[in-house]
Amino acid sequence: MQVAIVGLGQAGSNIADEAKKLGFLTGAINFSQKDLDSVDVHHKLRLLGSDGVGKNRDEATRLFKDQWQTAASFINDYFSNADLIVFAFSSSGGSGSGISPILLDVAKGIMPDKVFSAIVIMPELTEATTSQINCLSTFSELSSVDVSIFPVDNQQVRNMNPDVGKNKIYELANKTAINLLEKVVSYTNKKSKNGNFDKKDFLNTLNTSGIGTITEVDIATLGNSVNLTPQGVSQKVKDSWNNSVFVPIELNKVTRAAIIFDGQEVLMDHIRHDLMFTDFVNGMPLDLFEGNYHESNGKIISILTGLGWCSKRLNDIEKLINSNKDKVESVLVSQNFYQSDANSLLSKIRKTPEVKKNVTDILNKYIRR
Ligand SMILES: Nc1nc2c(ncn2[C@@H]2O[C@H](COP(=O)(O)OP(=O)(O)OP(=O)(O)O)[C@@H](O)[C@H]2O)c(=O)[nH]1
Ligand SMILES: [Mg+2]
Repeated sequence: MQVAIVGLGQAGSNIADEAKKLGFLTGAINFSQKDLDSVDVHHKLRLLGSDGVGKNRDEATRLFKDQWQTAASFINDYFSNADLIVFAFSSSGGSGSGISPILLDVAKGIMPDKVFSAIVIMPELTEATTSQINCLSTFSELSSVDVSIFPVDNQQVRNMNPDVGKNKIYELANKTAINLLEKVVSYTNKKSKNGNFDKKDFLNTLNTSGIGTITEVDIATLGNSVNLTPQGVSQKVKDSWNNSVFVPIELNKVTRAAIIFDGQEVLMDHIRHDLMFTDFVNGMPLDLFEGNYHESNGKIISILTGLGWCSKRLNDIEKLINSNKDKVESVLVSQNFYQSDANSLLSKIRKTPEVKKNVTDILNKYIRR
C-alpha cells in the first residue's frame, strides 16, 4: 500500500520531511522558497505572489485563488499512485491553514476515487491571539470538508513535557504522529492466522469524515501499570485516547474503529472490544476492524474515526480569545505615537545647529585686508 504525505506550509512540510524518512511518498507546498529549501521531500511546489504570508490566512487564500489549478495538478501528477493522500498543515499559521481546506476540497472533487485525510496541528494555548483565531477559522472550514481529520495538538504534547523548548515540542509531535500512522500502515502488509487488518480495512477507516485519533498502548511491560484483566486493558486503551499527541476525544460518537493487537497469544483473552467502547454515547462503532498479530510482546494500537468534533478544545480557545478581547482591543486602538513634554525642554538644551558657513566667509575671518 502506498500512502502520500503532502505538507502545506512550514509545520506540514516538517511532518512530510519526517514521513520521507519512514518511507512515505512525500510532497511540500509553500509560498516561501526558503521554507521549501529547508525540507527534504520527493516533490515540491512553490506558490507565487509572496515569500510567506506571515500568519495572514486571507492573504494566502487570496493568492491561492489564481493558483489552485497548479496545486491540484501537482497533487494529481505526483500522488495519484497513492492509495491514500494525507495533507499535513498547521491550523494556526497563514499559508498551510489558508490553502489546505480549499485544496482538500478541490483535490477530492477531481480525484473522487482517492481517499484523502488531514493531519492538522493545533497551537499551544500560550500562542498569540492571531494563531488562536486562525485555528478556529481553519477548523470551522474543515468541518464542511468530507475527510478524516487527525488533529495533532501541541498543547497535549506540552502537557506531557512542560519544561522543554518549542522545537522539542514540534519534533515530538511530528515524529510521534507520523510514526503511529506508519505503524498502522505497516500492519496492512503483515499476515496473521488470527485476523488481518488489511488495506481495505485501513482505507475504509480513514475514509470517514470527522475527527480521528491513533494511539498505542503497551500491556506487556512490567511496571506499566496495567491491570491484566479485560477491564484493566480496556481502561488503558480508553485512557490513551485522551493522553496522546492528538486532541482529546469527544464521546458523543465513534463511527469506525480499528483495534490492532500485537502480542503473545495468551494475552488475547484480555482483549474485549465491547468494553473499550462503553463510554461512547452510541456504544460500539458502526464498523470495527480487528487485527491480531504475534510479533511483539503486547501492544494495542487503536484508530478511531468519525468521532464528534473537538468542540471542547475549540471552546477553550474561544474562551481564551474572549478573555483576551479587551486587551487585544486596547492594543488595536491605542495610539502608537508618544508626545513628551520633555521634548520642548530637549530642544532648548540641544544647540541649534549652526548654519553651514561659506568657506569664503571663514577664510575672510582670518585674512585681513
Ligand atoms: N507540531 C508542530 N507544530 C509546528 C511546527 N512548526 C510550526 N508549528 C505550529 O504551527 C504554527 C505556525 O504554522 P506554520 O506552519 O509555520 O505556518 P505556515 O503555514 O507556513 O504559514 P505562514 O504564516 O505563511 O508562515 C505555530 O503556531 C506552531 O503552533 C512543527 O514542525 N510541528
Ligand atoms: Mg511559513
